[in-house]
Amino acid sequence: MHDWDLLLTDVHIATMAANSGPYGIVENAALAIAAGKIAWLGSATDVPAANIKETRSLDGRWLTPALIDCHTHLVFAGNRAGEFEQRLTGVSYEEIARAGGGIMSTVNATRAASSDDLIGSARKRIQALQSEGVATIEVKSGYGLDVTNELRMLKVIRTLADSARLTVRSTFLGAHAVPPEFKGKTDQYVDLVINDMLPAVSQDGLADAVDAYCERIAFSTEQVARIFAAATELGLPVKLHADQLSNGGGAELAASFNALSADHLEYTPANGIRALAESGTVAVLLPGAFLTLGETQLPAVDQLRDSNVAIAIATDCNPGTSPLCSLRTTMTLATSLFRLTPEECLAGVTRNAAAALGLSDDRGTLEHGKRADIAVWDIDHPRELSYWIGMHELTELLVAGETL
Ligand code: DI6
Ligand code: FE
Repeated sequence: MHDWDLLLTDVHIATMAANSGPYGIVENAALAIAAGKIAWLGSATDVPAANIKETRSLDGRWLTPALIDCHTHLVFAGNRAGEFEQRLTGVSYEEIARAGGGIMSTVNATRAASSDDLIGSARKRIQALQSEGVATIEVKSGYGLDVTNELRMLKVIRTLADSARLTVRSTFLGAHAVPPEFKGKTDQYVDLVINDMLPAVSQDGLADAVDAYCERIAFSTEQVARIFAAATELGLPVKLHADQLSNGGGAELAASFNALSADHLEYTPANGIRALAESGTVAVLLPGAFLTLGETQLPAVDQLRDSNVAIAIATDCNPGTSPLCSLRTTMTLATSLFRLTPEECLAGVTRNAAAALGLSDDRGTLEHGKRADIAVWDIDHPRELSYWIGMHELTELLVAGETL
């Protein structure tokens, strides 16, 4: 006889399991939870005999995997609404960055802020994501850019992980921008990342992955390759900001290191997409940055699809290029800007987002044995999750089987 903590009845389920038809839909279903995991799910008529502590009827609501935001920079101080106004008058993101604004203005504010302030402002953003069904969030460092402040950012991210019931994954992004102290000496900054930052990050277990910004205003493929080789040596998986503003060979580079994900990809050419397909690297598309920067170069979604590259989408929540704290809105943007289907959008914030974080084994789909991270929605069909803008259809969020 099964022992279950909770049985949810009178539900429809979008399991989002791979190769199980559109959305993996099971209508008129039930789902059982034991010890924080999914113990059984299927048609309501097939529920086996079990000892059940609690049964709850959910009135025909829909269950999906809890959402996963797999690319954010949500720890930072200040904001860049002033630059936003400047850009609206025609000044470009690259021009602002070259003039010492952009990422550097957030670095200055972040260095000056206390850890408590960083934690406080990040919590509000996490709360906004959680309120719409997100239970796993990746957060990058990259606004410290010196040993002390990069480590401090990662500790802030770990504190957020300890204090939230959500899962917060930490990514070390020391190679986000070249700080002014190293102007004209980018290789020396890369040495600092490799020789001073990475070993400390690894020793203290402060990061789950290593990222870099491969771009003509940031780091070259050669410099990123050096950092990735060092990260790989330390056993840390890598991911990359690739080909966002120009084709810099980022996707191929990421693939050559078997990166978990390559992110942005607006300018990635066909050979880069082939490389992603061969390495099984997830393509993370970030429509918030595309929208905010007024980009016109679209990522090659048809080629990604045709090559069976897994596509995830994420907020890229950051004060410069994507002041976006809504993963649901991100889904809608991905349909209208990138022509993803609503089903691809939901897969992009569940199954494929889990893969982009190396977490496919325990989350991202509703299947037997996976964590009971479940979003409950008052909708008629899961396509609505990419359709409504600004509605609050989430009625409950379960994390490891417990209602948040
Ligand atoms: N992610 C990033 O790291 C940079 N662009 C992006 O999409 C910019 C972050 C920033 O401007 O603060
Ligand atoms: Fe980013």
